[in-house]
Order: sequence, then structure tokens, then C-alpha cells
Amino acid sequence: MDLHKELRRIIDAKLLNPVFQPIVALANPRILGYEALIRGPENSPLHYPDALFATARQSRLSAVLEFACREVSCVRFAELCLPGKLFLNMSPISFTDSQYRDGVTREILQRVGLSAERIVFELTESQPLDETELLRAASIHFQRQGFAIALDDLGAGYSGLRVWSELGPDYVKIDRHFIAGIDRDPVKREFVRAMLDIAHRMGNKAIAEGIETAEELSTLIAMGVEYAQGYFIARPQLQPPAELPAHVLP
Ligand code: G
Ligand code: G
Ligand code: MN
Ligand code: NA
Repeated sequence: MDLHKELRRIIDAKLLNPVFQPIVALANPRILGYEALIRGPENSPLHYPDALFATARQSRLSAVLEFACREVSCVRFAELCLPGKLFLNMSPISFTDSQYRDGVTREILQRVGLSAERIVFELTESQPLDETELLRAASIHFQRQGFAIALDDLGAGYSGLRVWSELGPDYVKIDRHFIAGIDRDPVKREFVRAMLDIAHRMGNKAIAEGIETAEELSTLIAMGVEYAQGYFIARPQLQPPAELPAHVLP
């Protein structure tokens, strides 16, 4: 199949659908918000975002795809009347692109009636982040307008200490590698403890990603992590729960 044509078809025919995964507060249990995760059509080779974005890079359609994802995620989130914040993944390229920074995002939000205070941009990076000065400037610009910033996949790939120290995020999302089996792994516990310590000293809130078991969740609660996300709490869904799932309550 010609993946470039498939991508064009998906974008032009508006076949992108966001699924939403709740992020919950642990100390005072409630829903903090939802991460939007984009999906292509069910039977398409471009169903998952990795394939969608890889094809978009080759086709030089990254910005177009990113805009389409953001638009449909905001529209659907507003339609579903979900509570809390909308977490939107954003690649460093769009993060530092002034066209996206200004007009485009504001236009969508006005149209769907969401304020900047409802939006958290997750900086997600699959490629090296060299332009940390640009990231810092973009981050300050967004925060001045009322948006919040999250550093995604902390501790994995290119999401490391340098980007963290220079970005000044509101949230850090601890990569799920450190969460998987944390109840049985003292090394993971020490690294998460250290990340929480830095986060709290810097005034950042921590979100643990990829929680799959009750044991992982209770370990993280005992360690003082503020927020959690993962299959154990709820899977990403087209129509996610509007209230905290009962099994997450203490
Ligand atoms: O949903 P899934 O686990 O397959 O997501 C895989 C990757 O795709 C994640 O790293 C996620 O950040 C990224 N992703 C999902 N939706 C979007 C989006 O709308 N924009 C960008 N830039 N990345 C996304
Ligand atoms: O890179 P990012 O954190 O944006 O990626 C989110 C991806 O993680 C989504 O594709 C989502 O489907 C996936 N995900 C969400 N919760 C869990 C989980 O509990 N376990 C695993 N393995 N993946 C998860
Ligand atoms: Mn993410
Ligand atoms: Na990511």
C-alpha cells in the first residue's frame, strides 16, 4: 500500500479519531484530566500514531497531521463535556513553530469554547532535542498564555535531565519503564524517588505513566506521586469515564 496516499486519505476524509485516557489525582482522588491519543481507521496500516507520524515525516506532512490531531482532539473533548484538563501530545517541531504557538491553537480553542487553562501540552520526543533554547522560549510563551506544559516519557529516549532542567515544565510524566513492576524492583523505586525529589524541589507535579496493577498503584501512592495514568485505571477509549473509576478509590 502507498502509505503517503493512505495518510492523505485519512487526513482529507477526516478519519482520525482521538481516544482519551484519564489521568487521576491520588491524594484527593479525582480526575485531573484526559490524554488524547490519536488513532487512524481500525483496519489501516496507519492505525497507530507511531505509523501515522513516521509516514507524515517522510511525506513532509508532520505539521498538517499535528494540526488535524489537535483539532479533532479539542472538538471531541468539548463535545464529550469531559471534566478537567485536556493533555495534548506535541512534537518539538510544532512546539517551537510560531504559527502553531499563536494563531492556530487559539482559533481551535475559541471555536470549541475551551480556555488555555484547560490545556496541557505534552512535549513528546522521538528525536534528539537539540534546540533547548527554543523549547524554553516556547514553553515560557505557552505558560504566559495560561497553558501548562508536561515533559512526556521522562527518563526514556531523549526526555532527560537537560531538557527537564531547561524546559521548566508544570508536570513531568515518569516513563512507564520505571513504573512496570516498581512494587518488586528496588532500583526502580530509587529512581522514581529521585525523580519525585527533583520534581518537588522544582515545583513540578509528577504523573506516573503506564500503571497496570493494583500493587504498582499502591506503591506509587505510598511514595507520594501526585497523579497516575495507565491501563489499571482506565484504557484509552472513545468515550472514557467522566468519573473516577471505583476501583481506584482507596
Ligand atoms: O497511543 P499510543 O501509545 O500508541 O501512542 C504512541 C505515541 O504516539 C505516544 O508517544 C504518543 O505521545 C504519540 N501520540 C499520540 N497521539 C499524538 C498526537 O496527537 N500528536 C503527537 N505528536 N503524538 C501523538
Ligand atoms: O508516549 P506517550 O506517553 O504519549 O504514550 C502513551 C501510550 O502509552 C499510548 O499509546 C497508550 O496506549 C499507552 N499506554 C497507556 N497506558 C498504558 C499502560 O498501562 N501500559 C502500557 N503498556 N501502555 C499504556
Ligand atoms: Mn503522552
Ligand atoms: Na510520547
